[in-house]
Amino acid sequence: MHRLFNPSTTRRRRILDGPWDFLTDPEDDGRDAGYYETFPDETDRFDVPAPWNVDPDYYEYEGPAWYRRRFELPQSGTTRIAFEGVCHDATVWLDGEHVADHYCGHTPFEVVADLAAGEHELVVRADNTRDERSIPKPGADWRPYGGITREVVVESVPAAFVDDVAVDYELDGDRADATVTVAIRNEGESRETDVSVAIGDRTSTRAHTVDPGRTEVEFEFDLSVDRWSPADPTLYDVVAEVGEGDRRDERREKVGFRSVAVTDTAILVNGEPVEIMGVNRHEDHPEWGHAQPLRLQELDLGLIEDAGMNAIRTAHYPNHPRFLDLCDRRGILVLEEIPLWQFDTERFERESVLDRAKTMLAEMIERDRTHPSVLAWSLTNECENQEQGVADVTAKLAALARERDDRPVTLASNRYHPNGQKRWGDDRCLPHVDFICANAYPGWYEPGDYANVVATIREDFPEKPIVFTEFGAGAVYGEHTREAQKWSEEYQASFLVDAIETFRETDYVAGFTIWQFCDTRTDSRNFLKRPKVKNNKGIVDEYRRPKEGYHRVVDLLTD
Ligand code: ADA
Repeated sequence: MHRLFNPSTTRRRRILDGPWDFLTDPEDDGRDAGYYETFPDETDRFDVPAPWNVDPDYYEYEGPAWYRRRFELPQSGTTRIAFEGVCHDATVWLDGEHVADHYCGHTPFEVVADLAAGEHELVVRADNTRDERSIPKPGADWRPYGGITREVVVESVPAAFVDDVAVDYELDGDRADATVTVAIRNEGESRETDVSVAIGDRTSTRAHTVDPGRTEVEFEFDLSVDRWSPADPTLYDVVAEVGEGDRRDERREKVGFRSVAVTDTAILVNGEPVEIMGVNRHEDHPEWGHAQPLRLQELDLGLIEDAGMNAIRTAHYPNHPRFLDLCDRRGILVLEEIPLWQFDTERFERESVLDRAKTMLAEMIERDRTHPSVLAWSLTNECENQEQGVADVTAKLAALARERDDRPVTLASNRYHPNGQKRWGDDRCLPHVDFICANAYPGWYEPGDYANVVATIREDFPEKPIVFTEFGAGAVYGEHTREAQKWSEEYQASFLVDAIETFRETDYVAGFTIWQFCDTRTDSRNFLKRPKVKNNKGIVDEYRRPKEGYHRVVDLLTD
């Protein structure tokens, strides 16, 4: 199940979960050896979806690896093969033919082909190598998992099928002036056909000529709606259809109607200030890595809600679409980001890096823009924002995000240093965003306190609210010291409580997301050389066992 609801009732669909033939290719010989035509006989079997790095045999493996899976089609016709996530550089062959290249482990891509009935062979080369052009970069502070980490879905569709459904709207009280754009892809002849949209209890149908290629059809609706809000997350079904009889294709989405705006002190949802209270959450677990089962996603959200929190920053990449469905349903606010973690001008200037970044951002927005839970798009994390080259890139990314969607745009900056080496005012990227996401660790990596950090940001950017997107302290699960020393659960607990109290006392701080939800596996190449190669700043450990910090946050936020 890759969504929480059935995304189509007309398509014959098969999810290719389960074992695929698998082998790593450390010398990168597979292309020359023609694995896509003749897959080696002696291979391992590896389950999809899963990163290979959760298996002891491939625990540290970084590089290319090959997957092969055969599937059968009962009848011939147009077939859509959707890859929800392949980390990070994917190349796909279908029946020996090269059909797709995709870069970005966290956004989807698809192959559409006219296939005969019978057996077909899918070969995927997945490569998680980090180098001077990769996103994420080498040394990023999380495990660069490799493999087919999200579902591969094979669907039989009519030649003309619904490729995408987008909903844009303006709200006025309980009225929504909505435009639903149905993108139709036609692999067959030009023809006139019915296209329809149902939203809530309204339906609109009209005849339209769909030419080969892509056609967009817009429908206008004046709707009476219950707004989506964290307290009352009302969702509506959107059903788009094209064609009739056995050529009918249907695609479903969910939409929630809410407005988001930013003032100089607050973030408003439906005109009311919201206090963002949440965590940063990596898609991580010792057994599953990025490929989290529904039960774990639910468990995490339950722990977050039980602590009185209402928000998640998907540090540092687009999360699984089903996780966003859960956030929509539960009324959790989401800050979603692409993995531009600590980039500088030099890195952005390398061949294809900026194009990759733009594609990731565009794909994230296209995939997730109907989720009401997504509050803002975050462009970058802790880049060298004092550099003009980074500011130029940020301006381009911000423009792209604004052109595609009307949500606020933000980025996480760490231009703070207590000894004055860095100043928020040196940040040339923050002028491009609607609100400031601030990452700072005074009292952990450096001396200082949060009251001072908050004040210095405000001094330099008096007209933008601040969300404290990263603050925290490492605590090894089970480490208790009477004097609350560093790395103990007690140190982390008081650190978090003090910081949160400071943020909540400050009227231009719109909220916070604790670094981080759970302990996560990091990268042995990260320059900080973390204990046990884990980032231990979780308020629960990697198996979701609460630390003292979790309990103290519960006390603080639920009293
Ligand atoms: C940074 C970074 C996080 C994590 C954190 C930490 O702010 O954005 O990914 O590395 O620091 O734990 O130091």
